[in-house]
Amino acid sequence: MANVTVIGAQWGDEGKGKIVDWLASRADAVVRFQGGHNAGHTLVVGDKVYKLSLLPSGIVTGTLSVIGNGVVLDPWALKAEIEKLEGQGVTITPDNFAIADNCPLILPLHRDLDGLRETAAGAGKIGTTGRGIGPAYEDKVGRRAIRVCDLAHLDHLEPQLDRLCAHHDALRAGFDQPPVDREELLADLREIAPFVLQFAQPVWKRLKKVRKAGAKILFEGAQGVLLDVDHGTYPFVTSSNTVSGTAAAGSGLGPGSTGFVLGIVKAYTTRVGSGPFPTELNDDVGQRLGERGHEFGTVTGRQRRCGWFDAVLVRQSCAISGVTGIALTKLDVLDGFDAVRICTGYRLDGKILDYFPSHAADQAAVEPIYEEMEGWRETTAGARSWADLPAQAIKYIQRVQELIETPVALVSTSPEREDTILVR
Ligand code: 2SA
Ligand code: MG
Repeated sequence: MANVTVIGAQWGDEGKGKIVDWLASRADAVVRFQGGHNAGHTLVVGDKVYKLSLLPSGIVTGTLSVIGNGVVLDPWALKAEIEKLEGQGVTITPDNFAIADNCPLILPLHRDLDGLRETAAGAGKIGTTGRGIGPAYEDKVGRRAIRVCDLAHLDHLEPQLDRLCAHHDALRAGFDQPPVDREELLADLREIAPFVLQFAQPVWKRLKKVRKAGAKILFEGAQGVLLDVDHGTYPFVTSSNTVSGTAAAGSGLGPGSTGFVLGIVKAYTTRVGSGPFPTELNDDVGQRLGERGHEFGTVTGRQRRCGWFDAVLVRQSCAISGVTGIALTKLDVLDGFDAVRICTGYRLDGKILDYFPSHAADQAAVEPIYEEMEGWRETTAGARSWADLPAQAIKYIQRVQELIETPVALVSTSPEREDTILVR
């Protein structure tokens, strides 16, 4: 195995956690390169279930796990997650865990602002996870973030706090909120600093060493390409680039380091939060997909919207993200349907489109064109080889592959690590 970059090719929740865990057991380092504790990766190992939102999945297997500079880090969420995992018997030390010292922090004021804006937006809200992700990225790009390395220099934080608070106090005033309590913020940072700093370092250096030794690095994406701040369903997106290229920029390695780009693709489509979703089903079928697929957010418990597989979207995601091959997940959720549908194009203003347009109004207006296929009665859950799959399920996989113009490399047939079919 060369380096592998795993990304979601839909709106997140494609089942990346399981695939990443499966690959992590074969990797020498696992790196998170974007997002923050808005991710939700569920790992099932034997009878144990681990729910991760910020830590790289390698942490569970004891593989070197790295939080890259592209991540926004909430130090209190970090501490809580580490303590929870330690309670489940996982060992986390500076030997197996590192945080980029140039990583920007998510502060309580970011979470406040995320919540205030969403509440004020009413029906027009983005449907964020409420973790402060967007405001933290804004401050990073606005050059007023407090970063991990600042935790070692808290006695000299005043000029930065001036800039940060000038910005936030004005915003808060617009929501009738008191200014930031600087003393409290500084005290909180002082308290958490030693915990974070024990793991902080220039991770590009550590990863460079890993690479030099010829070891395999696994880059673990969060969310999905359709939530990418540039390529997704803007403005109903997250605030980071979720495409594969971010693996390099978000960890301090060159573009050649991403290796095999594995796109994780669910056999149907889900989305959590607001925004366009052409194949959404507000009927019994949608309900059935949600129930059978346990479609609730790992982090927030929110119910996910469900619909048929959209080959147009996935083809676009694979192209934009340079996907080498896909892992198809949750095929068993489609077991037992008389017929299954795949979206192969859109109708918009009397024209046929073979791509997803950029404008939000067009994205909301496109009507899916479906192709219908015969379903399968037999269960595919737990299948471990091609021969275990019913003929119609194989036909479905082959049709998906053809339409998205990207090879299927893996098929995952249950949350269990070993229930995986290697296609090539
Ligand atoms: P944010 O909080 O600013 O990143 O939200 C912006 C949009 O991005 C979506 N988003 C997600 N969608 C699916 N899964 C996500 N992670 C968790 C999970 C979510 C959960 O994997 O289970 O527990 O609910 C995730 N993170 C962000 C979000 O819904 C907004 O549409
Ligand atoms: Mg998830």
